[in-house]
Amino acid sequence: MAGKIINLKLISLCFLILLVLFMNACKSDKKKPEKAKIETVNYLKESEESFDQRMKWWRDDRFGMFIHWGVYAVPAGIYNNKEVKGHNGEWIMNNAQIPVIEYEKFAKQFDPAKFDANEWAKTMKDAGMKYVVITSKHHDGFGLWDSKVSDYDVVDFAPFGKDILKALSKACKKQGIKFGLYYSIIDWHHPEAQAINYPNYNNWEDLKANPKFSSYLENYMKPQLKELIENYDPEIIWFDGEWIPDFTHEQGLELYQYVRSLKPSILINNRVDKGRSGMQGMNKEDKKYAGDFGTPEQEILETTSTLDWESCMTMNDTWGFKTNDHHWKSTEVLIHNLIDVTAKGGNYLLNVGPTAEGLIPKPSIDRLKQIGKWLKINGEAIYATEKLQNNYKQGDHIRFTKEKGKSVYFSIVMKKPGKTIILKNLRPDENSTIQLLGMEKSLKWEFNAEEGLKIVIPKEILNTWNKNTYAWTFKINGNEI
Ligand code: FHN
Repeated sequence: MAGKIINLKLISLCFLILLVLFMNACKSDKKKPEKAKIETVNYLKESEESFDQRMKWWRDDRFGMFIHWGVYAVPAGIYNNKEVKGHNGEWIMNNAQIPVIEYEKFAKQFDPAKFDANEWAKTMKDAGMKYVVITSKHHDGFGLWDSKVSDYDVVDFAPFGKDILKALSKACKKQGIKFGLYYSIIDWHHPEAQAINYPNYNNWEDLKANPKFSSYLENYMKPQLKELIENYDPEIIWFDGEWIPDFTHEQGLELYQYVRSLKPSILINNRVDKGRSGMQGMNKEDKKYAGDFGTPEQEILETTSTLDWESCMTMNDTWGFKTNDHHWKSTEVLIHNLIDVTAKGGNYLLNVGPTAEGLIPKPSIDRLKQIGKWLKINGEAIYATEKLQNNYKQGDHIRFTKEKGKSVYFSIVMKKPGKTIILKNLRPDENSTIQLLGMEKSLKWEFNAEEGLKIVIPKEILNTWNKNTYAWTFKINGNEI
């Protein structure tokens, strides 16, 4: 009997111990912190401070090179021995209604033996260009890098067999040039994108949409963007081709999030979404549409904007190389555009269209050399400047900029002045000097409220103005009135 009682006691003791252990386990469960939710950052709700920090280098750099280069440089505007209509050489596949299989024959000829990435990077540097945006893939779908997502690229499909983006990103980094990539949402080669629209690949007029476009977006475009960002470390993704009916605003918002999640510091233009209003380039409605900066194309905003913007422009009439496009803008027009864009607070992305041999056309090189010479003397009126509060210009031939955060003003005169210049909106500090950039001697000046600021230009300086002067910059310490 006694033995039985002892057994019972033992059993109940064990039961009690188990109960206590179970209670503790439950309690400790309660204390166990919830699995930390993986916070997905909403990059569309970025604070102004974080945005300004991210945009800072781009706003300071002001001036970049656009490069439109690819298979289209092989036909170079001519198909079946006929000049193809339409300005843009890079649109030849659409404009000449070339079947995919036929166009691929041009890709099989793409072998730019004279391509020298270091030479290109030095050309940018000497031109005073601080960043570059090159077409990784234009609308024709051909990639200038060794893609693992597709074989339709310069390494696997073309005889050249070398990774162009790899060489250029390396050369640019060596020269301190920020590296950016253009990527076309349109793809006339891909069967789930716009290849099915042949012969009119760009059929946005008919508002037809390819039902498989989402598959192209998820299974082709995004993996290509991922490998581009991971392998070439671009500072900018410059989207294009967003106007097609296949691509939606929701996809644009999501695409912005996706690219920022791959590299949070990256800058993305407004063609990532559907907000752009045509060639004027700014978003129809700010905040609703994604994109860090507006993209006026072949034009400059009428006036200043509170938003960031970059005017992209060709030097002749075509983005991609065309044998017979000799309609080159003068160096004077190009420099005056840079001055006008800067005074209005924008960036200037100036295009070159290299040949199928891998050479930047000589007329482009000549202009870039002249621009670089002008910037060597006048660059402090362009880089790291900001627009004035009230006036960005006086008449047609004078523009103003100011050093960021300083009361140092630049009056840039784009036409040979007379013996004196009158400026209406600046008052120099007492006893301050006024200098013409590139000239040692400071200039005589006087100020009165009625007439404004009068600067005297000695004859021996006036006589130095020649056809390669383009514009003079007067540096003034003072205040805007
Ligand atoms: O269709 C393209 C064109 O080929 C070129 O790339 C320009 C450059 O911004 N963007 C599109 C036209 O708006």
